[in-house]
Amino acid sequence: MRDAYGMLKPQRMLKPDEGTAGAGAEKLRGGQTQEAGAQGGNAVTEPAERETRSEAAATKADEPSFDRVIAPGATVGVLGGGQLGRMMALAGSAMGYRFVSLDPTQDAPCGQVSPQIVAAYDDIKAARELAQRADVITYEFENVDAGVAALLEEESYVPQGSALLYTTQHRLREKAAIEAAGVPVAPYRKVASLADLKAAAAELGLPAVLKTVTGGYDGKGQAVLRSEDGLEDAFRRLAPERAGAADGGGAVSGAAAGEARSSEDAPLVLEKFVPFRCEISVIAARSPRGEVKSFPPAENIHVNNILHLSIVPARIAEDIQRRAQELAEKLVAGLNAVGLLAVEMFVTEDGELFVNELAPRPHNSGHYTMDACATSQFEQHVRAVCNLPLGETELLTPVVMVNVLGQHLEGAAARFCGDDKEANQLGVIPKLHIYGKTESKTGRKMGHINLLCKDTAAALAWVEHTNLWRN
Ligand code: AIR
Repeated sequence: MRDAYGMLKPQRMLKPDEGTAGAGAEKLRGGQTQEAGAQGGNAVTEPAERETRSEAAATKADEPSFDRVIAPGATVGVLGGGQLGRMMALAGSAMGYRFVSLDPTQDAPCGQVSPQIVAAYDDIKAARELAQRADVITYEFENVDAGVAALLEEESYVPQGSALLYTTQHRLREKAAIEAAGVPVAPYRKVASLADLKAAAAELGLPAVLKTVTGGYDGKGQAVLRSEDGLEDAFRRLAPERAGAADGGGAVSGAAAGEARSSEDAPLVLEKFVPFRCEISVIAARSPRGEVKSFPPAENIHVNNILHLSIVPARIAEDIQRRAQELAEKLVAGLNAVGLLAVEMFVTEDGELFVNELAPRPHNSGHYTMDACATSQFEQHVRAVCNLPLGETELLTPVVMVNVLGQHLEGAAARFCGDDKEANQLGVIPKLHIYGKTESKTGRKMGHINLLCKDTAAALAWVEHTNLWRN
């Protein structure tokens, strides 16, 4: 098997003077690698075998990426080793790629199916090892350390670049970029002080959502404000000390503190609460050669700010679905993104679309594609970063994706160990995906189920009848 793979290797198109890069593209092993479970063939060998890729990297950095193809047999390095990396590695391995990830948690989900470098995300030495061992680098979460991203760009091939990462790591930068691409976002105000917050709430009206500009996900780092009474509390809870201090004791007035800061310094943003009919998301992909494709919109239902269900087709008019895909495609092209871009949107009663947020990576709301589309989002991401032609995104069957959080894991697993009469009766085909996280916690994403169906109402009835998602 290993030899057969070996024969597949010339891999990416090399420039005539790039012989050393070609050698560099061979497997480079060593370091604190955790042996893969599923890909036992990827044995760890001695550090002495490692080659230096600095020469290759220099050539790689100069190479225009639009015609550079990373062919099957090459190694994809993934920053982060959670479920998104795992599913990327599973899809990409089926296409003949090898994977190596970097994640601080021993036995992380991606590390269970491909080799893992166990190290902190900001460990420069480990990042350099990832660069040496991979032919192309991608990431599976966006809070990648800026220094590491810059180093990887210099020493390896990161077709996604770090610019979009930099943009999407910060809500204010992200909103400015979306607006610059000619796409609407819900009205918002930056908030650097309690006085700013009061002024913003008066201008935008309540309810509104106060969010930290960096770091929040799955409802972390945000608060829905419904009345003026709650403003101070929410501000104290979410604002980092620096902002709170600026407002406290009257040493610096709130307004002055707000003025003194550039938008990038404001630690919070207040977003007007858009009264929406539903929330949808579209995952678009773009390759370095400029090809763009998007998946059908998913209608998303959140519980406690965590995605609960994705319903596809979304229960909205077809012309709104088409506009949503056009909007996501316009964004992925306008932002010059490479790889996947998940675009979350609100649909108003009038059918207007406002972008809520972006994620430059595979997205939970795109997991339905794994069983219901001609190409999964993970295969598409690998295709995009490797500059292969993008896969067809056609929906093959209606589907509902339901997330399995820590509190649902045991029940969902037990259900899969027996006959599911309900599913048979309803004509629903449940496909279980479990991520292998060693610690299960309430609210933690442990897996998901794609419910293939003839009609999404039947799949929703299955979710209801199982009684597994009552909490
Ligand atoms: N992730 C990244 N951004 C948002 C999400 N959900 C995925 C990535 C990351 C994992 O969630 O795959 O590695 C982290 O999950 P947890 O449960 O350890 O927080």
